[in-house]
Amino acid sequence: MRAPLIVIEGLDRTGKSTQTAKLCHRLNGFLVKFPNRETPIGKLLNQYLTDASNPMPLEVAHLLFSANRWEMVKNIEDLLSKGTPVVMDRYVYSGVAYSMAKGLDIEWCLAPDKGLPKPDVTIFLKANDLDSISQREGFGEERYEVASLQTSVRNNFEILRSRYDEWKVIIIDGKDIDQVHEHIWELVCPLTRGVTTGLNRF
Ligand code: T5A
Ligand code: NA
Repeated sequence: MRAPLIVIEGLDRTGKSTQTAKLCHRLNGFLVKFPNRETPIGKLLNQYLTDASNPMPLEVAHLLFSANRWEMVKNIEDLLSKGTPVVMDRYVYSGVAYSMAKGLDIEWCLAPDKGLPKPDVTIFLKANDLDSISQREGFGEERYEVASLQTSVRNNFEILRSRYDEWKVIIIDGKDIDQVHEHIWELVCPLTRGVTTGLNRF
């Protein structure tokens, strides 16, 4: 028996950090946020995201986002085997969806993440009304928070959703924080008794 690996994905400002924090608290789990801006690689990514004039090639940024996930693998596997649920705020799918939106090929994007632990469930927070999301506090402060890019990222998430069967979608339009949380809880609850199968890999 091991603990579950749970991922929450979505476009910018859809409430991932709010919801992963709430879920983690209720599960008594461990929260992992990607990018993890505290590590040496995470510091480079933070510079890249907050300074739109940073000339880092797209391919390099993509590989750094992936390396930033690999930095955490040992930690995550140890927690799961000891029975602590791990909740992730973004993961492989964000890595692929954003880099594809910048023009990189899907298979190229997936390659460096090959072998990473696969989530038991991926919950996608989907907003049909992107305009209302772009009015949320903080939107537009970082380099990827541009409406045209968000539309492309949303299409890429749909492509990924059709390829991976652990995906569940929650439509968030018109729902407050607690309503979204209760939906998430319904999906996660069956996993709280523990998982009998080993971890799958990308
Ligand atoms: N990226 C990331 C890549 O390109 N490749 C990768 O491999 C990875 C991992 C930074 C960027 O990096 C890119 C994607 C991103 O562009 P980030 O650090 O996750 O990624 O970005 P953040 O700015 O931290 O977070 P987001 O913009 O994605 O926001 P969240 O976490 O979705 O939203 P949250 O919870 O902070 O909420 C935003 C606001 O909305 C309110 C909240 O109170 C808050 O003010 N809110 C609600 N309001 C009304 N109703 C609700 N239901 C609400 N839920 C939250
Ligand atoms: Na966030």
